[in-house]
Amino acid sequence: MSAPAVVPSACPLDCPDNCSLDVTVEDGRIVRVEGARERNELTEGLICSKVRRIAAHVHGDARVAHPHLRVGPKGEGGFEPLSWDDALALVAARLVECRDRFGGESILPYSYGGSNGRLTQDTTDALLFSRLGASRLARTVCAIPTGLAATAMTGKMAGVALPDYEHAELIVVWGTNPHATGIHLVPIVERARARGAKLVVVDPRRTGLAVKADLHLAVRPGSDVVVALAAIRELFASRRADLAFLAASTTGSEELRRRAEPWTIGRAAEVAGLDAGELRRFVDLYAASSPAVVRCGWGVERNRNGVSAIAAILALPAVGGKFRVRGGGYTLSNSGAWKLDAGFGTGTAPATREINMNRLGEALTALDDPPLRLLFVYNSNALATTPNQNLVRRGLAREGLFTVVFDAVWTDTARWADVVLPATTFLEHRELSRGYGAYSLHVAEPAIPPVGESRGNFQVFAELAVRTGVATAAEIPSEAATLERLLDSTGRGEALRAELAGRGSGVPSVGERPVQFVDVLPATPDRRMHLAPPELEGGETAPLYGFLPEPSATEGRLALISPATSRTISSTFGQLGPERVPVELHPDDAAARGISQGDRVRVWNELGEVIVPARLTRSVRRGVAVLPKGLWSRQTANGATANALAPDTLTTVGGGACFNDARVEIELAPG
Ligand SMILES: Nc1nc2c(c(=O)[nH]1)N[C@H]1C(S)=C(S)[C@@H](COP(=O)(O)OP(=O)(O)OC[C@H]3O[C@@H](n4cnc5c(=O)[nH]c(N)nc54)[C@H](O)[C@@H]3O)O[C@H]1N2
Ligand SMILES: Nc1nc2c(c(=O)[nH]1)N[C@H]1C(S)=C(S)[C@@H](COP(=O)(O)OP(=O)(O)OC[C@H]3O[C@@H](n4cnc5c(=O)[nH]c(N)nc54)[C@H](O)[C@@H]3O)O[C@H]1N2
Ligand SMILES: [Mo]
Repeated sequence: MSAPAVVPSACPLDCPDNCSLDVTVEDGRIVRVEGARERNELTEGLICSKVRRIAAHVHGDARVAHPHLRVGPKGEGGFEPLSWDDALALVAARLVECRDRFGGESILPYSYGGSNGRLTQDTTDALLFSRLGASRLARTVCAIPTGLAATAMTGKMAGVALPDYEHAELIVVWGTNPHATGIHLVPIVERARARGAKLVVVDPRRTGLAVKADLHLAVRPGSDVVVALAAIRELFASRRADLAFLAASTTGSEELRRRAEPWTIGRAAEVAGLDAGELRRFVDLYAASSPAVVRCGWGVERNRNGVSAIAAILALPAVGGKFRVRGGGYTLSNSGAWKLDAGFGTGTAPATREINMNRLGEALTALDDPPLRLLFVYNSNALATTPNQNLVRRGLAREGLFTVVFDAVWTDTARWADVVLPATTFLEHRELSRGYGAYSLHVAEPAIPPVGESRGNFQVFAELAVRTGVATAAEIPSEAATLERLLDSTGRGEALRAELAGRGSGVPSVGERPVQFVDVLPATPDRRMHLAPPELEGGETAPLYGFLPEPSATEGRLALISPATSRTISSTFGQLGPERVPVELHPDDAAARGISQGDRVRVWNELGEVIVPARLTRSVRRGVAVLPKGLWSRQTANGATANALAPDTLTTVGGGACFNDARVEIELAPG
């Protein structure tokens, strides 16, 4: 028995906040995780309930403790443990065999956020797969519309720091639900409100903040672009646009104005399902308030109009003249604040074919020349999180496909693997992480030794690179050296190292509070904000700021959105969630379908069906149904989740995901 020790750590999981943690460890086990009071002005002792309970994830029944080999039929869950040596030998042999017989492109590495740390992604994994000449994965499941718009318009200019929202007179929370997805904004908004700030929420659901808002615009999913354009048009038309700012600091304002012209308040309100009066109130409030800040989230982007919607929302503060004051402007992702590069880029390797991850199902079932023979899933629970789930499942079931899943828990995807490799969690390996809401950068040492035989990504991919013969052990930088490279790549290596040294194995948190257009300018070549950048044009069918209406074929159906909940991060921790999760819909939509509270219903479209209880609630606007993101198959009656209904259609620019373009019918389930 050893006395409990409190170890400093940081949460690298896919969330804007990047909390500083105090982890209590006893006998090599996590006994408690709390938010650190010091080291981080955002965390301030507050962390989410999921990570507070992470011991159940790290030490729970769903943990993969050893490498496993499939013994029964695919997908039926028959696995036997095998040694790491045998597992690595087998996987390396399959990788080499695929490359030699079918070409490297028959291999597809599939990964997304995972722990979202920087040592566990784009390091030795990139080395292995690029040297094998594997197909490349376009990581499009998230943040493509937001990233493209922010890059083309501002070169990813740093956003308003969340603590600076306390200075705002008006806060607009647009398509994000901080109560679930970034909790530290909630007390900040509350403090600003206590000081008299107004709050507007734009969301099809009455979220925790919408309940308290001065104005809640419950837009139809996918219609934000016309709402923002109507506001822009009105600002110009009523001479409340900041023409001096537009002339001095932007390009493209005339083109933007021209494209906004058709969107009168009345017409936009009709398309977005709003009352024209409330839309006008929003514009008046926005025009009259300064500092005014828009917290733009990712709920806006997950549909066919995502790119134009994000662009129009980012243009709003430029037209309204809201920059240049503390607490005024916008926040989107602040991921651009840290330029991090571990230096494992493909270098001179010839570019291989690229596969859009939103089309995984199609890639596994229909791709030719060569067909995919080996799928290596890590840092992702693909079957739970990728659209067109039934096609993905069909792909995973394909004989002739060899699937490796490298994860810390027995995910839905792992059940379809041929080989499962046990991964460490971020509490068991060294990690470097950065916030994308918070301006933080953390280095955290392992809090506990690896659980079971689990190993970290860095080590496993390095070993596979050696075993496949694509690299020698001597030429692969160590994990420690890679960490140094990452720190140096920020351009602030010395300062960061000094800060780290002062804190032992601690966690530096670098606070920054830039005022947009004062402390930071767009990182575009002319340092101006580009309001109509050609990079965002989607051709004749999808011009920038063009609104793509609902396809007429799905008229009358409900728009199924699948936002994040406070129980999971994407699908991470889904094994700990409740057995049954309801679909939420408005009582009027339920009544029209003869559905009562708690009824077992079938949510369906051409792609699939999900059988769940119905929950009737006025917190969802009419015409919309909600099934959360990140469910596992165990959480519905038929094992399918929202992604069984989500189309694998793409945004015209960038190939981004359109989860919230799912259109469904709901009826009483038979039986
Ligand atoms: N607890 C928790 N935290 C998370 C995550 C998680 O899964 N769980 N995920 C992390 C990740 S990967 C991401 S990308 C972020 C995402 O975090 P958010 O930006 O909050 O994104 P979502 O949860 O997808 O959706 C946010 C809100 O958008 C609304 N919405 C849906 N469609 C539309 C629309 O067309 N227009 C408008 N205006 N609103 C719409 C939804 O009702 C929802 O309330 O959160 C991160 N943080
Ligand atoms: N219907 C619907 N689907 C969605 C969304 C939606 O809005 N609606 N949102 C999408 C969004 S925003 C995102 S970002 C994606 C995220 O989709 P995914 O990237 O699949 O995210 P997770 O489901 O959290 O899966 C991450 C997995 O990585 C594992 N992992 C964590 N750390 C490590 C590590 O160090 N090594 C290894 N080998 N594994 C590790 C975790 O245990 C977990 O199983 O989901 C998307 N899916
Ligand atoms: Mo995401």
